[in-house]
Amino acid sequence: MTTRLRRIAHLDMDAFFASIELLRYPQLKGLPVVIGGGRRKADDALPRAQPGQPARESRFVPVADFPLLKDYVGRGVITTATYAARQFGIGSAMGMMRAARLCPQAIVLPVDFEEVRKYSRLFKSAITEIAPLLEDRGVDEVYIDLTDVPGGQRAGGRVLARLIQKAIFGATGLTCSVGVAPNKLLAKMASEFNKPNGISIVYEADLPTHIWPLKCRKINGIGPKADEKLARLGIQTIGELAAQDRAFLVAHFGKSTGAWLHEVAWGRDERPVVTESEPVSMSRETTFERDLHAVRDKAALSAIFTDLCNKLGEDLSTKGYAAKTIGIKLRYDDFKIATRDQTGQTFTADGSTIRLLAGQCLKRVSLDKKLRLLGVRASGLVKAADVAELQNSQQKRLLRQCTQGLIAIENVAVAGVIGGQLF
Ligand code: DCP
Ligand code: MG
Repeated sequence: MTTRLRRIAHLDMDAFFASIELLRYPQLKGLPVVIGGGRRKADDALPRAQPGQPARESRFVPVADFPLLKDYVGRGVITTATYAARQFGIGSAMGMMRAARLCPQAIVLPVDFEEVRKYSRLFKSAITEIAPLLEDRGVDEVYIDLTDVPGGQRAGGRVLARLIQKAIFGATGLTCSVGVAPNKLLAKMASEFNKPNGISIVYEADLPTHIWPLKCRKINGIGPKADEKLARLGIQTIGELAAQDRAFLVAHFGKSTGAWLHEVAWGRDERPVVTESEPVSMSRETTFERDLHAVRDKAALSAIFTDLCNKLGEDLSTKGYAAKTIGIKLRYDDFKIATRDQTGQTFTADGSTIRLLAGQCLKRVSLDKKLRLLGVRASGLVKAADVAELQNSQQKRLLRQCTQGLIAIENVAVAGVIGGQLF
């Protein structure tokens, strides 16, 4: 019998938010379309669309009626862009005004989160019907363990990856890209190799040819700071990283990060595919129409801040979570970012408690410069239903610690007595 290879897939939807809009407006297929600028209902973007029109009518809206990027005024950023728009150099996180200079004729549409969530659920359930071991990594990406799925070993996973792509397309009309590799680390990189609508199969033996030429930044977990530090050490590619002694990396990055860098450069990653993944955090943020000053615009800022906290509380409540830690994020007019967080005594999903903790964070940041953006984040999330039990066990733990403390004090006292007797 041949041995089974570990076959882990990473699947990522293509231009997800934009592709969802193309389902609604198929007349825009092949055109440069960007998503950004707000959260309105999609049809608000169309001046001549009638409110309450049946959904199927959207495909008859003439292309000439769609708003263009060149007419956009504001400070929004691009959330995503169709591949036709990317040809012009437009991409995620780019300012809309800058994108308008690159491709003025691009059509701009707002995101419809309700549709996004619907399609996210649809594509994930199409996968689990074929391969049940699915790890949810957010709205448009998942890991799938194909190792023991019937057919999962055929052509290194390509046969099953193709089947999954077809099932997703059948259920949603959307395309995706899949990387199949010995582990999550390599699969994540591989899913980008043939975007859009592609499949890449990577084996351990492909490491020198497929992975080592890539920039270190391609490793999920190496951020801009680590990348800069690596660059200062003359390490640009994953191959150059793999060529370093583990001890050298440990000396520069510390024991755990150094060892991790060495492992990932050699394509090693044993993390399992975890089926029940809970959200780690939830956040709300807003970019202001104009920069605001903490003192001069205090009233306006305070109202926005309270509103963000209340909305975050609502998000937590509707999704059934409570948070232990509340954080804030500020972006100043020079684009520098400051974050602070504060852990509360208990778990909360209550707007005013969130406001209180977020307010404490605000006291710990500099408020001399004008602000462009304000955000509030909740982390340390637990299911609201588990809160009572957790708090109960937390109290028990506290009690236990106190008791142990007392015992420790008693021991000191006893030792003291013995000591007294000895000397
Ligand atoms: N997204 C977002 N904010 C970002 C980046 C992305 O809200 N800074 C949203 C929009 C994307 C979706 O998340 O459609 C998925 O992100 P991806 O990075 O996978 O980007 P796309 O799916 O749009 O494109 P690709 O085909 O490159 O995967
Ligand atoms: Mg994607």
